Amino acid sequence: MAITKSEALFKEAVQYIPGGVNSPVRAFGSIGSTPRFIKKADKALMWDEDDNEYIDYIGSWGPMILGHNHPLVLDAVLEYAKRGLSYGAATSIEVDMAKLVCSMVPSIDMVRMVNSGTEAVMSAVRVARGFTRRDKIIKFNGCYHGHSDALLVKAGSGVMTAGVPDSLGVPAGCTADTVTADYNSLESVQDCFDRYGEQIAAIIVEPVGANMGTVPPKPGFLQGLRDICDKYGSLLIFDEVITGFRMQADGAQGYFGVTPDLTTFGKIIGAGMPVGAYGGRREIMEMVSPVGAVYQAGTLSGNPVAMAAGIAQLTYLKEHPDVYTKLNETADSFFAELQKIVDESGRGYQVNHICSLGSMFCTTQEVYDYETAKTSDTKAYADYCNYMQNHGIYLAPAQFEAMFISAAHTQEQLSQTLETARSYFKNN
Ligand code: KE4
Repeated sequence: MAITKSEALFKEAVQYIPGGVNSPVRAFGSIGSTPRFIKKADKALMWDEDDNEYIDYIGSWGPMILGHNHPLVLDAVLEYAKRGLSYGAATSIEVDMAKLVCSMVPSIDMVRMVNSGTEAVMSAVRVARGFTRRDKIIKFNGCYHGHSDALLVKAGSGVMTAGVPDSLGVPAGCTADTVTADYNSLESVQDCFDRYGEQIAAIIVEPVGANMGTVPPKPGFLQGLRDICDKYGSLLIFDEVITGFRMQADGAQGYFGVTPDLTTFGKIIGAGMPVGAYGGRREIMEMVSPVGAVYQAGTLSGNPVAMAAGIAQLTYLKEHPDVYTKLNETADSFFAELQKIVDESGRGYQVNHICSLGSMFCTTQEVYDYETAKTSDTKAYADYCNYMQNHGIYLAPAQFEAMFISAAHTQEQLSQTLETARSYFKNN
């Protein structure tokens, strides 16, 4: 596959943008190849600057659950863009979006729009600390919640030590109140409460781990977090930036039947436009400025064009629940077939999936947390991923990410993907 234009663009990009990209994973560093510079996308397909066509399993890292360029979304954006891009003033479309989110997610009485998942999480953590008047938060090793300082903490057993920054530029004080536990281990969570108990403002969790690869919660794990938060008066924050509106209309909390106190959203809520949101019970959300004492603000928060895109996509999902039924059934059979192909290869690799989210781990170990995810052979994944990319299948260019299937993927495209995977294992 010729990628000369991407290669030339990447050479130029690295001179002006750190690493040549505006988000690190896009640089293909984990798989050691040149990132494809994409020039357009439609439904489940993308084309790079060299006119190579790819079946897309990123979907912009989650937003494109209906596929790229859905006519309802495109029409809404064009319609609103004509009215002016941003006013910095209250608008009726923001009320429409807030009412729509509250109607789709029963645990949410009030919601605040922001511009990214990072901003949603940063704000939700601040609200939880403000509401409880406590400082400590628990996060899980292998879960990613955006790049706000308090959450850029090294994986490890936080119980014995204060959280250690996982990035230069994050002062120790910013992570000192962040405690880390192990995903799917209620025991490690209990250890944190044994040590910090009533100092803990909140637990923040990805209800399905998707940033260590796809790691579903074990039965009882999420309910266990709910119970321990109730016991100690801490808040439970579900980071549904990926799972929100993906698994079903009311997200992972609806799918698993566990109710958080606060929820963060991103990705699907904006349909590809920069939108994040956080919401929850009225008594908590009324802590947020200007009505409450927890400050949070944003110039482009609730941007009308972005709201129009998100509302078009969420409304379609709300009014067509059969989209989830069909998408989840399609994904179930796709990942089952992928596991079969992997089993036939004799490599013993693991395929984790839940609904339309999934990952193939290059390890023979069952993957249920960060430690087991890290047993994956990332070079083997790179080899597989590069083969698939060079054969027109655009997978996450990193082992510890997820695959996203959309409602726009056709049976033919899914079969082509599986055949390409089969040929990889046969020839390598
Ligand atoms: P953003 O700030 O990137 O919109 O959202 C941060 C975030 C928060 N919470 C969860 C569960 C997330 O997965 C993310 C961001 N996800 C990554 C994909 N692993 C975005 C891709 C990227 O960083 O370029």
